[in-house]
Amino acid sequence: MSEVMKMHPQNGGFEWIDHEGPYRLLDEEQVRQYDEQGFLVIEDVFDADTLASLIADFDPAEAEFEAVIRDQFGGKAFIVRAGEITFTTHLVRRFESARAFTRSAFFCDLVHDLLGPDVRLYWDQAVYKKPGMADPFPWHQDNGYTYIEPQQYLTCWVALTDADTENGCPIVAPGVHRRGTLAHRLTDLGFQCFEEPPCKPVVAPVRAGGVVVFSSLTPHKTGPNSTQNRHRKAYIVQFAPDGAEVIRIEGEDEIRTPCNAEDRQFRILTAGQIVG
Ligand SMILES: O=C(O)CCC(=O)C(=O)O
Repeated sequence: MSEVMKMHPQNGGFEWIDHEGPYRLLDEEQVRQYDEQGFLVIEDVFDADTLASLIADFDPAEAEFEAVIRDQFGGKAFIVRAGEITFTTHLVRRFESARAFTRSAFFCDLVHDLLGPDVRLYWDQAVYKKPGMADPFPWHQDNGYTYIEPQQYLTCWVALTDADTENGCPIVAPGVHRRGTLAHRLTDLGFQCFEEPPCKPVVAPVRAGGVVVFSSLTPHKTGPNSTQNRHRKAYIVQFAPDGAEVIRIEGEDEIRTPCNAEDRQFRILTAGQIVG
């Protein structure tokens, strides 16, 4: 195996499991694409009113968070850079709009199709890329940030504003998800699994209200925001099978933490039924 595609040290014997129906939302062709390429773009899912109510809550929260990063952390903390890119996390703790959104019929049906009958919200964050931001967000898998088992969980990158090649839409490396979690190294811009993908990347522009659905194992990046005045706003919601655990190695010990914090990792589906 080439050096650029080293496996994550905790990823032993991973096997991608292809999905089987019956499905509630997706058709056979969409599921086949997800299994083979690791992503789907679904346009026109959420209407303008839904997006507006999320943005009305998220914008002040993001501005407040960015001010803290600027004033108390010299403008940079881990992958957050004031005036460039911000990650405002756990919005479901603060906003009913976000809680209701993550439990919307679209996600309930999608997670049924791609994760099964027992699912929790795993993570949520708004990611804003500011105009004139010159850097890409590097190639990574979401399971390369915090290692979780099962490795195969789900990321939904929801466009709150139109996302295109000018303002930093997602770009994915199709097919690589089937190998499981890759080794990542920390760069100044974020964790990175390779500089160039071992396959032809696919650019995934998406209009406001659309969703780029990908696996936690699908390498993806986003480009710079080279526009003068178009903020690129996304809300990323991730779902994992109930029982998923974060696994950390500390010395000789393997520390397992269940992803079941009730305030932000609540149940979405139980035995296939919508919860809440
Ligand atoms: O939305 C972005 O620009 C990058 C965010 C991302 O890829 C992630 O949070 O995994």
